[in-house]
Amino acid sequence: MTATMSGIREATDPSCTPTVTATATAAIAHDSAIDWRAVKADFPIFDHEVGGKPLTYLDSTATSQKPRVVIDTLHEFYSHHNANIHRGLYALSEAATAMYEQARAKVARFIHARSSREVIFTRNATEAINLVAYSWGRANIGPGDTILITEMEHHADIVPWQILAQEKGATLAYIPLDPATGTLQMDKLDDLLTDKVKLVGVVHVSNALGTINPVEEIIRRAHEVGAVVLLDGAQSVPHMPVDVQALGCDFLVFSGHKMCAPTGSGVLWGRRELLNAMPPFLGGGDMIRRVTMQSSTYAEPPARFEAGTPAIAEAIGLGAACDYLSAIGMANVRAHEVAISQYALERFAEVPGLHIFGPLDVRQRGATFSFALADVPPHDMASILDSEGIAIRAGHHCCHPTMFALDVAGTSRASFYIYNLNEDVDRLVAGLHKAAQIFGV
Ligand code: C6P
Repeated sequence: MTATMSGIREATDPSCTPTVTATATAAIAHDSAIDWRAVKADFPIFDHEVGGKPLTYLDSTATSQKPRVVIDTLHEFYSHHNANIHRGLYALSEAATAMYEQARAKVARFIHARSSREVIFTRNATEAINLVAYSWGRANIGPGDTILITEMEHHADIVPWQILAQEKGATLAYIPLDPATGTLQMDKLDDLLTDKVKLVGVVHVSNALGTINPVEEIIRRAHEVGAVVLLDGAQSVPHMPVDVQALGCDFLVFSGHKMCAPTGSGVLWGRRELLNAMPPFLGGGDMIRRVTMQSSTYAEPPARFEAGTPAIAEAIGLGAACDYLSAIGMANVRAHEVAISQYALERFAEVPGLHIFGPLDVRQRGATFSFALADVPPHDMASILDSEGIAIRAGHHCCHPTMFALDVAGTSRASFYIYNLNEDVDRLVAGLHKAAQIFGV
């Protein structure tokens, strides 16, 4: 099976060529090679109307839509190759094993890992963080130690550390968020990064604000005090080139379902030396070397951390998604999102009473926009937009501490991805005007 991507051809439709400003020009240098309307045509969900309206899907931060090639990969696997892996001494099982391990190699290439042995398949980013907290955390965190995270974290990068800190008598500290700019207060790092800090957990791109955090600096400074850094790449790996060796982080987690792959596919990448020293997270089949009546010895990573029958088809689907995104080029994906963000910010400026949370400079943000329109409640906003065929998310976005810092209960959130075009921004802006009219803004 090979991934095909029909979106790579000369742009022929001027209506999907994004408006460019000076700040975005360099970033979109490669953008003209891609026909983004053809990319959209790769996603069958857009072939059908929702409630009699064309679907404007602006919730890719929650989960992305799936291209035909990924859907076909699942169909093909179950139709022709389905068997359990690493167990069967027959051709079907050996072929399924080879496909699963090829998918691991594709993921490793996608994030520029030194070796595919550093890639562990999980169900999602949440499970990957829990794996680190339970395995590395229980072996390395003790009373008096500090785990440092940020006020911008998703609950998935908060709750596992709370559980660990409570269990071990450790302290959980936060790099604060500046509510005015939607960025981290980096000047607080001097005080926060003491030699008691054993782990720093930081979100690369915020799912609630779109902010791209200065993770290179955080990683460098954390390493200066001997701390290990876990990067939450749930909102960066699908949207921009992420190179674990260039970043120098110790762990990277992300979810396949946010990057065109099936649900149930996620990844923990870890530096080989760290993974080798970590005890198992879950015990069971496929993660052992030998089991006696009272004790066991364990397999090398990645098998040590993949107990039981994994999500085989989903992992193979993730491999197909990596091929698909690589064919577009992650620099092109980022360029497209910069351009559509720039266009969105220009159009948002036309809507009276609209407040955008987070940075307004496209170089500092991804294509996720949290907003408030005067005092229109986010859930009403989502309902009004839904009646126009526009899917957004409303609420706290699993980021209570971020909402506390912003002093809001929740926000409305629109997020753009590779299948969104400027016309989706136009529909959103028309929907915002409708909401303003209904609420008398
Ligand atoms: N954010 C959103 O709508 P899972 O659910 O494990 O695939 O991903 C968790 C997660 C971790 N970190 C970040 C930065 C995330 O954005 C998410 C998922 C979705 O914002 C669902 S709450």
